[in-house]
Amino acid sequence: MEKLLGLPVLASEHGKDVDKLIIYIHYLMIALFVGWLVYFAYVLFRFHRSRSPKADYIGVKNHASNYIEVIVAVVEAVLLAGFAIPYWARAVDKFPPEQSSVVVQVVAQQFAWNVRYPGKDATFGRQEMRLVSNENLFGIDPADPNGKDDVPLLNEIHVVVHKPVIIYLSSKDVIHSFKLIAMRMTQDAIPGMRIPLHFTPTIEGKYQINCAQLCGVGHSSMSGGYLVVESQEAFDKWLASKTGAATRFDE
Ligand SMILES: [Cu+2]
Repeated sequence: MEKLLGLPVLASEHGKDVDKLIIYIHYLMIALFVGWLVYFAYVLFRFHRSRSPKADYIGVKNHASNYIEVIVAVVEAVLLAGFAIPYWARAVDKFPPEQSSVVVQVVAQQFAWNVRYPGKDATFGRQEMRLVSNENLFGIDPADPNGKDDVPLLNEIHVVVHKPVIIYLSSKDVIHSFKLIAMRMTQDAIPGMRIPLHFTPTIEGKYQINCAQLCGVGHSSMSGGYLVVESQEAFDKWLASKTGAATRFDE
Protein backbone atom coordinates (compact mmCIF):
# COMPACT_ATOMS: atom_id res chain seq x y z
CA MET A 1 0.00 0.00 0.00
CA GLU A 2 2.90 2.43 0.76
CA LYS A 3 4.05 1.90 -2.84
CA LEU A 4 0.57 2.36 -4.25
CA LEU A 5 0.11 5.66 -2.41
CA GLY A 6 3.62 6.82 -3.31
CA LEU A 7 4.41 7.82 0.27
CA PRO A 8 7.67 9.77 0.55
CA VAL A 9 10.82 8.44 2.22
CA LEU A 10 10.28 7.80 5.90
CA ALA A 11 13.14 8.53 8.30
CA SER A 12 11.67 8.90 11.79
CA GLU A 13 10.54 6.49 14.50
CA HIS A 14 6.98 7.68 15.00
CA GLY A 15 6.49 8.13 11.23
CA LYS A 16 5.51 4.46 10.87
CA ASP A 17 2.37 5.19 12.89
CA VAL A 18 1.54 8.25 10.80
CA ASP A 19 1.86 6.19 7.62
CA LYS A 20 -0.27 3.42 9.14
CA LEU A 21 -3.05 5.90 9.86
CA ILE A 22 -2.83 7.31 6.33
CA ILE A 23 -3.10 3.78 4.91
CA TYR A 24 -6.06 2.77 7.12
CA ILE A 25 -7.92 5.92 6.14
CA HIS A 26 -7.31 5.07 2.49
CA TYR A 27 -8.71 1.56 3.03
CA LEU A 28 -11.87 3.07 4.46
CA MET A 29 -12.12 5.58 1.60
CA ILE A 30 -11.62 2.82 -1.00
CA ALA A 31 -14.40 0.77 0.65
CA LEU A 32 -16.75 3.78 0.63
CA PHE A 33 -15.86 4.70 -2.95
CA VAL A 34 -16.40 1.20 -4.30
CA GLY A 35 -19.55 0.75 -2.18
CA TRP A 36 -21.11 3.95 -3.50
CA LEU A 37 -20.23 3.09 -7.12
CA VAL A 38 -21.81 -0.35 -6.80
CA TYR A 39 -24.91 1.17 -5.20
CA PHE A 40 -25.12 3.83 -7.93
CA ALA A 41 -24.93 1.20 -10.68
CA TYR A 42 -27.58 -0.88 -8.91
CA VAL A 43 -29.92 2.11 -8.60
CA LEU A 44 -29.55 2.96 -12.31
CA PHE A 45 -30.54 -0.60 -13.14
CA ARG A 46 -33.20 -1.24 -10.49
CA PHE A 47 -35.09 2.05 -10.89
CA HIS A 48 -34.95 2.39 -14.64
CA ARG A 49 -38.19 3.77 -16.05
CA SER A 50 -38.98 0.50 -17.80
CA ARG A 51 -38.91 -1.36 -14.47
CA SER A 52 -40.76 1.23 -12.39
CA PRO A 53 -43.23 3.04 -14.62
CA LYS A 54 -45.12 4.25 -11.57
CA ALA A 55 -43.56 5.91 -8.50
CA ASP A 56 -43.60 3.90 -5.27
CA TYR A 57 -44.89 6.18 -2.49
CA ILE A 58 -43.87 3.89 0.37
CA GLY A 59 -40.19 3.35 -0.49
CA VAL A 60 -37.59 1.22 1.28
CA LYS A 61 -38.68 -0.60 4.42
CA ASN A 62 -35.58 -2.54 5.43
CA HIS A 63 -32.83 -1.04 7.57
CA ALA A 64 -29.72 -1.99 5.56
CA SER A 65 -28.66 1.65 5.15
CA ASN A 66 -28.83 2.23 8.93
CA TYR A 67 -26.63 -0.81 9.62
CA ILE A 68 -24.07 0.27 7.01
CA GLU A 69 -23.99 3.77 8.44
CA VAL A 70 -23.40 2.43 11.95
CA ILE A 71 -20.52 0.23 10.68
CA VAL A 72 -18.87 3.19 8.91
CA ALA A 73 -19.27 5.35 12.03
CA VAL A 74 -17.70 2.62 14.20
CA VAL A 75 -14.72 2.28 11.86
CA GLU A 76 -14.28 6.07 11.91
CA ALA A 77 -14.50 6.11 15.71
CA VAL A 78 -11.82 3.40 15.93
CA LEU A 79 -9.53 5.38 13.58
CA LEU A 80 -10.00 8.50 15.67
CA ALA A 81 -9.91 7.10 19.21
CA GLY A 82 -7.64 4.10 18.56
CA PHE A 83 -5.04 5.72 16.32
CA ALA A 84 -5.27 9.47 15.69
CA ILE A 85 -5.76 10.62 19.31
CA PRO A 86 -3.00 8.38 20.80
CA TYR A 87 -0.56 9.57 18.09
CA TRP A 88 -1.51 13.16 18.82
CA ALA A 89 -1.07 12.60 22.57
CA ARG A 90 2.39 11.20 21.95
CA ALA A 91 3.31 14.19 19.75
CA VAL A 92 2.25 16.82 22.26
CA ASP A 93 2.92 15.05 25.53
CA LYS A 94 5.57 12.32 25.50
CA PHE A 95 8.65 14.50 25.20
CA PRO A 96 12.10 12.93 25.60
CA PRO A 97 14.33 14.42 28.33
CA GLU A 98 16.32 17.45 27.09
CA GLN A 99 19.61 16.06 28.47
CA SER A 100 19.56 13.11 26.07
CA SER A 101 18.23 15.04 23.06
CA VAL A 102 19.51 17.47 20.47
CA VAL A 103 17.76 20.72 21.40
CA VAL A 104 17.37 23.41 18.74
CA GLN A 105 15.51 26.69 18.56
CA VAL A 106 13.97 27.72 15.25
CA VAL A 107 12.43 31.08 14.37
CA ALA A 108 10.74 31.25 10.99
CA GLN A 109 10.62 34.49 9.04
CA GLN A 110 9.77 35.67 5.55
CA PHE A 111 11.46 33.69 3.98
CA ALA A 112 13.98 31.62 5.87
CA TRP A 113 14.56 29.50 8.97
CA ASN A 114 16.71 30.97 11.74
CA VAL A 115 18.29 28.24 13.82
CA ARG A 116 20.08 28.35 17.15
CA TYR A 117 22.10 25.78 19.08
CA PRO A 118 23.14 26.18 22.72
CA GLY A 119 26.86 25.75 21.97
CA LYS A 120 29.50 24.05 24.14
CA ASP A 121 27.83 24.69 27.50
CA ALA A 122 24.62 23.01 26.26
CA THR A 123 22.65 25.91 27.75
CA PHE A 124 20.80 28.54 25.76
CA GLY A 125 21.15 32.16 26.76
CA ARG A 126 18.20 33.63 28.62
CA GLN A 127 15.44 34.85 26.34
CA GLU A 128 12.88 37.54 26.87
CA MET A 129 9.98 38.57 24.72
CA ARG A 130 10.60 42.31 25.10
CA LEU A 131 14.15 41.89 23.76
CA VAL A 132 12.95 40.45 20.44
CA SER A 133 13.83 42.80 17.58
CA ASN A 134 15.04 42.71 13.99
CA GLU A 135 18.60 42.39 15.24
CA ASN A 136 17.74 39.96 18.03
CA LEU A 137 15.23 37.48 16.62
CA PHE A 138 15.52 35.10 19.54
CA GLY A 139 15.26 37.81 22.19
CA ILE A 140 18.55 36.88 23.82
CA ASP A 141 19.60 38.74 26.95
CA PRO A 142 23.11 40.05 26.09
CA ALA A 143 23.98 40.12 29.81
CA ASP A 144 23.60 36.35 30.19
CA PRO A 145 26.95 34.53 29.82
CA ASN A 146 25.18 31.29 28.79
CA GLY A 147 24.26 32.94 25.52
CA LYS A 148 27.84 33.87 24.57
CA ASP A 149 28.63 30.53 22.89
CA ASP A 150 25.19 30.00 21.35
CA VAL A 151 25.44 29.13 17.67
CA PRO A 152 23.13 31.04 15.31
CA LEU A 153 22.62 29.58 11.84
CA LEU A 154 20.43 29.99 8.83
CA ASN A 155 18.46 27.35 6.93
CA GLU A 156 20.40 24.39 8.28
CA ILE A 157 19.63 22.06 11.13
CA HIS A 158 21.91 19.15 11.99
CA VAL A 159 20.78 16.31 14.24
CA VAL A 160 22.10 12.92 15.34
CA VAL A 161 20.70 9.66 13.98
CA HIS A 162 18.67 7.63 16.53
CA LYS A 163 18.90 10.48 19.05
CA PRO A 164 15.69 12.36 19.93
CA VAL A 165 15.40 15.94 18.66
CA ILE A 166 13.47 18.70 20.41
CA ILE A 167 12.77 21.85 18.43
CA TYR A 168 11.35 25.01 19.99
CA LEU A 169 9.57 26.74 17.17
CA SER A 170 8.47 30.33 16.77
CA SER A 171 8.02 32.96 14.09
CA LYS A 172 9.24 36.51 13.68
CA ASP A 173 6.52 37.85 11.41
CA VAL A 174 3.60 35.81 10.07
CA ILE A 175 2.34 32.27 10.56
CA HIS A 176 4.66 29.77 8.90
CA SER A 177 4.57 26.01 9.16
CA PHE A 178 7.65 23.91 9.77
CA LYS A 179 7.35 20.74 7.72
CA LEU A 180 9.80 17.85 7.59
CA ILE A 181 8.17 15.39 5.23
CA ALA A 182 10.67 12.57 5.79
CA MET A 183 10.17 12.91 9.57
CA ARG A 184 6.35 13.08 9.23
CA MET A 185 6.50 16.31 11.19
CA THR A 186 4.44 19.48 10.64
CA GLN A 187 3.99 22.31 13.10
CA ASP A 188 2.76 25.85 12.63
CA ALA A 189 5.20 28.56 13.66
CA ILE A 190 3.24 31.37 15.32
CA PRO A 191 4.57 34.81 16.29
CA GLY A 192 4.68 35.26 20.05
CA MET A 193 4.43 31.54 20.75
CA ARG A 194 7.16 29.02 21.47
CA ILE A 195 5.91 25.60 20.41
CA PRO A 196 7.95 22.47 21.17
CA LEU A 197 8.02 19.48 18.83
CA HIS A 198 9.98 16.25 18.91
CA PHE A 199 10.98 13.32 16.72
CA THR A 200 13.72 10.70 16.48
CA PRO A 201 15.44 10.43 13.08
CA THR A 202 16.33 6.89 11.98
CA ILE A 203 18.19 7.26 8.67
CA GLU A 204 21.22 9.43 7.95
CA GLY A 205 20.80 11.85 5.08
CA LYS A 206 19.90 15.36 3.99
CA TYR A 207 16.22 16.26 4.02
CA GLN A 208 14.37 19.31 2.78
CA ILE A 209 12.56 21.63 5.17
CA ASN A 210 9.33 23.06 3.79
CA CYS A 211 7.01 25.84 4.84
CA ALA A 212 3.46 24.46 4.81
CA GLN A 213 1.64 27.80 5.13
CA LEU A 214 1.38 30.17 2.21
CA CYS A 215 3.26 32.95 4.01
CA GLY A 216 4.00 35.50 1.28
CA VAL A 217 5.56 35.97 -2.15
CA GLY A 218 8.79 34.18 -1.24
CA HIS A 219 7.00 31.26 0.42
CA SER A 220 8.51 28.65 -1.88
CA SER A 221 12.08 29.77 -1.14
CA MET A 222 11.64 28.52 2.42
CA SER A 223 12.24 25.06 1.01
CA GLY A 224 15.88 26.17 0.79
CA GLY A 225 16.26 25.02 4.38
CA TYR A 226 17.48 21.51 5.10
CA LEU A 227 17.89 19.00 7.88
CA VAL A 228 21.01 16.85 8.06
CA VAL A 229 20.84 13.57 9.98
CA GLU A 230 24.33 12.28 10.79
CA SER A 231 26.46 10.35 13.28
CA GLN A 232 27.31 11.83 16.70
CA GLU A 233 30.97 12.34 15.62
CA ALA A 234 30.01 14.16 12.43
CA PHE A 235 27.52 16.27 14.38
CA ASP A 236 30.07 17.25 17.07
CA LYS A 237 32.59 18.18 14.40
CA TRP A 238 30.05 20.22 12.49
CA LEU A 239 28.84 22.09 15.57
CA ALA A 240 32.42 22.86 16.65
CA SER A 241 33.13 24.24 13.17
CA LYS A 242 30.12 26.55 13.44
CA THR A 243 30.81 27.84 16.92
CA GLY A 244 31.73 31.49 16.85
CA ALA A 245 30.35 32.02 13.37
CA ALA A 246 27.51 34.47 13.09
CA THR A 247 24.97 34.08 10.33
CA ARG A 248 21.91 36.18 9.99
CA PHE A 249 19.34 36.55 7.29
CA ASP A 250 19.15 40.01 5.77
CA GLU A 251 16.88 41.07 3.00
CU1 LIG B 1 6.72 30.39 5.46
